[in-house]
Amino acid sequence: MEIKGHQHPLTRMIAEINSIFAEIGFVFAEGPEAETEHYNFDRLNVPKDHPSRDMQDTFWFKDKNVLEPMVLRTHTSPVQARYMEKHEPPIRVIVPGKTFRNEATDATHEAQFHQLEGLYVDKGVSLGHLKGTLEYFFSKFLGGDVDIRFRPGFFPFVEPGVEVDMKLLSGTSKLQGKWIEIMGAGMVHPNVLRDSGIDPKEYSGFAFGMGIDRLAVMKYGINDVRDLYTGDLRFVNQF
Ligand code: 2U9
Repeated sequence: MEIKGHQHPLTRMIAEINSIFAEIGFVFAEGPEAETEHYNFDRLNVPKDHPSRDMQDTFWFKDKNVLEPMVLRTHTSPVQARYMEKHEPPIRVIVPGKTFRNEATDATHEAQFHQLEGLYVDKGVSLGHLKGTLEYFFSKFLGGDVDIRFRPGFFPFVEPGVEVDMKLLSGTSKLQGKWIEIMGAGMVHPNVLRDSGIDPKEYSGFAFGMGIDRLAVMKYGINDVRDLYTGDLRFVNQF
């Protein structure tokens, strides 16, 4: 039988990401897109007066069945916070999912986008494990050797935090040979581990987060991230 139609490029990328990480022991997790302020911000060590909590940056709403203020999740990080409550280390989890930011849209920004986050918690986890994991992932995902470097960065949920750059060492992509800023990452903040019931004296963890839309731009050379969400078949059928 002739098979008509195919998966959307984002769906296909997420399936591929899951299978690459599955090979090194990561499991897929998901959680609610409508979250409480508690799981989206408090449990991630985001200060009460942090600008990301502003109305201008976050979609807030009231749910008559929930006492707390609710948000459309601004990152997939609350999924990992929930996961840590229910699972003992070692924890290796990969969380692709839809996220929301209350901002104007243009070719590189959407109010709704997809993130890929990862978390590894165990005894003796270090930034070296993060570097090796990311090198493995990108070389599989992009199909060539890659180099990864860290620069200092700041995110409330990690300490230390790093900005991650990647360089493709082989292949014909126009990105090849150039350092590209690709994501944020770091060692999970002790407050975040403790608040999820994991003793930071016994365990450490790395976490990373990136926009999946950015990955699509890199892998397929998509120029306008808004094309991923229009459902326009002239776009979708190119994949
Ligand atoms: C837990 C603990 C720590 C996830 C992280 C980043 C750094 C990061 C951004 C990249 C581009 C989001 O899509 S983006 O705007 N993310 O830079 N994310 S560390 O840290 C976590 C997550 C969960 C429990």
